[in-house]
Amino acid sequence: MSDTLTPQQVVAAPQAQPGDRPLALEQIQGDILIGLQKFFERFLFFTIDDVPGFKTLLRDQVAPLITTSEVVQLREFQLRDHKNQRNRDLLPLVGINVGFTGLGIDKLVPGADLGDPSFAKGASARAADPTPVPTPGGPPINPVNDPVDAAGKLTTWRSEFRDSVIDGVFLITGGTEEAVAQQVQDLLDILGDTVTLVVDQGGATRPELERGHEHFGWLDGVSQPGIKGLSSPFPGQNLLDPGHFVFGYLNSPDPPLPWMVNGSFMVFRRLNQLVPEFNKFVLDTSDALGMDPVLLGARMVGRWKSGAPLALTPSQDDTSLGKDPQQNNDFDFSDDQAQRRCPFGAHIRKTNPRSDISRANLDPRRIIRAGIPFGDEVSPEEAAAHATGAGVERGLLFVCYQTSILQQFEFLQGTWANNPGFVFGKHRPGTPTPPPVGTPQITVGIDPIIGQAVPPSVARAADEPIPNYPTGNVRSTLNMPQAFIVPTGGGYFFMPSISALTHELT
Ligand code: N7H
Repeated sequence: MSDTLTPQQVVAAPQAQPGDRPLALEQIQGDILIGLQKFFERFLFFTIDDVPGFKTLLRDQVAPLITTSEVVQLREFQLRDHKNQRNRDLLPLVGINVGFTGLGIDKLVPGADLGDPSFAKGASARAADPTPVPTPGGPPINPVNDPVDAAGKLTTWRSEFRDSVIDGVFLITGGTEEAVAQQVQDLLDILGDTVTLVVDQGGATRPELERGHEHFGWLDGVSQPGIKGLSSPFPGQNLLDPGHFVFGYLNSPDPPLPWMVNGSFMVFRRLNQLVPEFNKFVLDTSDALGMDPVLLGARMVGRWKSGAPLALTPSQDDTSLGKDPQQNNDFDFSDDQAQRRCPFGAHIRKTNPRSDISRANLDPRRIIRAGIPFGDEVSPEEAAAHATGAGVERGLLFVCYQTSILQQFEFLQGTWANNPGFVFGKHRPGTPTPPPVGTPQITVGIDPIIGQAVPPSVARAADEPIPNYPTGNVRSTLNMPQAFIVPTGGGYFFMPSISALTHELT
């Protein structure tokens, strides 16, 4: 429900692809492929206390309320008409989705194995696990690396996420805070004492001109994978098989249980953002490097705050390009093999290196993102002190969908964002093509936005903040003494189909 149409929101009527079956949009929960329309969202994390009672209510009263992808798609057209008719009021359009952790699934279907080792272990165990996961025939998948103490205990997670039993989560979204609050109350009234609410986490889009922007100030939701049979792709937007995101379609892992078809894994991460500290770092560091702070921020992300990609406009922001989906993904880095336009280590190049690697290696790592900011705007006092106030929290409630948590979210975070070597095989400007044998490769560094290094073995550094654009070979390094994103909670969930909610799980 953003003012800017994001790539996954502009949707065409579903069409069957050769060799695939049409998407069963009436079975797939609405947040997964298109995204529930949301200006406000509440995440209700719960424990199931009365399993038979919960199952009956889920089947008879809650499942009929679940907002499907079919409904979300119809609402997109409704919202477009509303906007085209120059209406300025907000439509309430409340959405409800539900997901279950491994613990929750085990209560509903004892012994069920969904075939994803990360899902089975759970988000807090995986966040704290320092051991790379071996993969047959491939390199091991590096850990997520959330901060831990000497005993291996997560130090930055809130205890309610780290230590409580969480069986499931309801996502309640809508266009107004009141409509969402009413739906939360109605839902809790239905569930009664069959559940205990463990965490009630609210999120909201930022106000006025910052709507659609995350707390550091960048437009979010600009690049999403297109889905075959659903999306009308924008220039530069690859169409992917739906099976990367929903079970039972081309390229999904074989679901070990038939009722996983039309379901998806959801990763939730509560990520605090230290905004005044980030802003001060960018100012101080750009000063030390002798460059414009706005450009330094853009080099860290790979886009200007407007959403305009450095790949297309490397020296200055272009706000009309930033918000134009016909242009803002129309690049693939193929003409930027010396990181003159966009650093190899920029957040969007680390997490979607586009033509830097083959589609065969890239597509199985893509995710669909559906997060929302949380927390208040930075106060004048915090801005003046260059420090987040005591007890103040703000950031992103990061949500992504995939059919393999290990091969998608964890791979992106561990093996790409946290890995200073990735993107591999890159060289200094002026290196002949192909590079002579033995030419040293660039150590790209960790993702300056989300990279989680384990010092001292891995430096918190990224290569080439100063652009060599259009020419030059200046060497520079961005040293980042602290992380400006701090993980404070999370969860791994399975989002079942409507028929699984009304049959096999209940
Ligand atoms: Fe990122 N940011 O504000 O800097 N992200 N991200 N992200 N992110 C993107 O395309 C941000 C996080 C991806 O296809 C943009 O929407 C922040 C995690 C991927 O070109 C911006 C946080 C993971 C893409 C940000 C955060 C990812 C992407 C550009 C946490 C996965 C698409 C706008 C607080 C592990 C790349 C856009 C592509 C884009 C920011 C988290 C992944 C501005 C602040 C945890 C795949």
